[in-house]
Amino acid sequence: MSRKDRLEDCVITMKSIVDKGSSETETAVKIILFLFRKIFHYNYLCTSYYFMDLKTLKDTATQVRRDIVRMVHGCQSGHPGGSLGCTDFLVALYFHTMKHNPSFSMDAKGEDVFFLSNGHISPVFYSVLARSGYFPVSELASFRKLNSRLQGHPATHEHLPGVRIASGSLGQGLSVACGAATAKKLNNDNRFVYSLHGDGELQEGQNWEAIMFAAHHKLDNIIATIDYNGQQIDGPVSKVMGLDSIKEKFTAFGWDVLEMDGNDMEAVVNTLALAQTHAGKGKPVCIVMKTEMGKGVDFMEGTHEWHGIAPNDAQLAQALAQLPETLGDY
Ligand SMILES: Cc1ncc(C[n+]2csc(CCOP(=O)(O)OP(=O)(O)O)c2C)c(N)n1
Ligand SMILES: [Mg+2]
Repeated sequence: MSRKDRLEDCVITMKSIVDKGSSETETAVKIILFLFRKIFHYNYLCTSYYFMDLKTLKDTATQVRRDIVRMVHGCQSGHPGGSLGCTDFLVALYFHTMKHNPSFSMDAKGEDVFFLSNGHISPVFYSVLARSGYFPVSELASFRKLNSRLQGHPATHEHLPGVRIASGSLGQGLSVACGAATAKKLNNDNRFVYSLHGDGELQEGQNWEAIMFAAHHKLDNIIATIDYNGQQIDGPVSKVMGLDSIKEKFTAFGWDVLEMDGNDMEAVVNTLALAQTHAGKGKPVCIVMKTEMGKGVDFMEGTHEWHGIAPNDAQLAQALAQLPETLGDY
């Protein structure tokens, strides 16, 4: 990201802080904290915003949800449902848990890496990457447009910083995570490999080969999360091809399994921290993450209908009324 882009991003955020109409002292404190984060974040390879409190993480998630519905509305296509459901997880991961560097390098030596396997939820991924400093927030406006780096499904040939795999075709992310985890072990790099997968995506057979591989090779540096929203493109997962207990299946395959409410920021932060303590003990770690598809926009919640359609103008207004601007719109 160029210095000019960073400056523009800072201006957008500071304008939003000032516009909030808080007291002068409160506004000054927020600006100082914001600048501190920016400087700290851009200059050091760090556990990015490890000092971010829960309120700031929740505010960030609200802004990311705004970004998601605006992006999908802007091009009248895309996947808001899963994106909204996984927002808290991705915000916690990028703004709290992972040690990562927005001055992106494909190798990620000494860094944590994340692979989005359910690539259709690209709106949340792109928003979190932009808001972490990988590329300008203003670029979110180009989502799914011709010649944009932000294609509907992430792809490496677009050279978008932060994207390490193409993931439109479901079922492949865990295999890549196994490769990266093996490479990290061979290189004595003790950072983690995180991945995210849909529950419907688990119907793809390649996953189960990777699940066996990871356990057999004791890839205990993998923390794979399943977005257990119970929905997929055609309806409830239980009706399309049920999974029964994901926990029991992964346990039977030799994984260590944790469960969490993926729409409770505190639970997400704490469970990710717990997962790190489970790692390194000879078993890969799976987090079964219960989420609500469409979380944060009432008329999108609890149904597969919003898996992959865009809101119209009136629906956008209705959605945005439920998601206050917290960091500044792009
Ligand atoms: C290999 C492959 N098969 C089918 C699809 C079409 N497809 C896109 S999203 C989706 C549903 C996936 O369900 P889930 O992983 O639960 O995602 P959610 O609907 O919860 O976001 C399907 C079948 C695809 N992208 N790739
Ligand atoms: Mg699902």
